[in-house]
Amino acid sequence: MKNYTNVKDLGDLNLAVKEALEIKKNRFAYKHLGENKTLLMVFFNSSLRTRLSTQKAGMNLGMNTMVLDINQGAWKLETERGVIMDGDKTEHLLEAIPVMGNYCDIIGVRAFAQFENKEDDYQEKILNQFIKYSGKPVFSMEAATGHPLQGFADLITIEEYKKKDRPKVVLTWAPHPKALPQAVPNSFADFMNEADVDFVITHPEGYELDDKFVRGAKIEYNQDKAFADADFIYAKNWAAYADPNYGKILSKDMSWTVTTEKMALTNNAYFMHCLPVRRNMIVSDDVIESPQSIVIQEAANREISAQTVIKRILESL
Ligand code: AN0
Ligand code: CP
Repeated sequence: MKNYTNVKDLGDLNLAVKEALEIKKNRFAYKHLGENKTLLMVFFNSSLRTRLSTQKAGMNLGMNTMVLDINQGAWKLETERGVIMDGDKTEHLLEAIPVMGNYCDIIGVRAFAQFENKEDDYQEKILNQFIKYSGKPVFSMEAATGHPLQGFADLITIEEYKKKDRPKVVLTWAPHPKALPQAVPNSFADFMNEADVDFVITHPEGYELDDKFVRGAKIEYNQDKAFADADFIYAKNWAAYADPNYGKILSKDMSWTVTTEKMALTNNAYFMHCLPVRRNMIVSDDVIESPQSIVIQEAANREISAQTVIKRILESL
């Protein structure tokens, strides 16, 4: 694998999950692969899980790892070509990227949607510049439109916990005080559409995601109906995608919060969320603390999804 930006880069998903579960059983089996290889992780946005799990994955593979927080200690970067740089930006991304590429063998990039320009976000302008100008394999650590390490970890988790061949998996929108990207729900949909699950998306009207990710998935605007017989509830907030409301908050309807009453409508479903999660906005204390909540196990699988992806990239060097 050269770059990892979406589910398709994994090829056969069953094989990818199988490989991930084997890696999980013996994390240090491939330590030789990363010897004298350097992983650079570049963050334009905050992170807890991605930073730690990806660094751990690199270390499990014997790599040296470096982390750069663009907004803490690095020069402020201009991203637009043609700008007269007389403002507060000291360096251009077009120099910074190949320079960073010089110092490493693989680059992970986190660059969220900025919600300033839908085309720029949905063309993955920043991630694609890394692919084009770094000279090194690049993987997404959540870019503008996708979070494929999260989607992969979510699929691994569902495979581990499912009690039937074709479980019902429900992605539900839930309220949040700030406008959040569509990257996580996009990637979750991307993975679920490829997996052997009965996939349903539920959200208030106006929160429709990009068709490119939804594809044929069922949309149910009534959350209670969507929850009926569900085996997994995957909660996430996102801001509107559709024009003219791209990046806007249309609702903070607390009746969409995942509560014990809502979970009672399901088939004793497991509760999932990528984290970080705002309690009593997205999910009640009771649900996230219940035995059905697998958010911690899900986060643990971030190390495994990252390690599977980095291993495959190392094998292609
Ligand atoms: C980010 C998001 O919604 O994309 C990261 C989630 C992994 N969440 C926040 O910014 C709170
Ligand atoms: N789920 C996830 O990507 O978490 P972080 O934003 O903390 O990395």
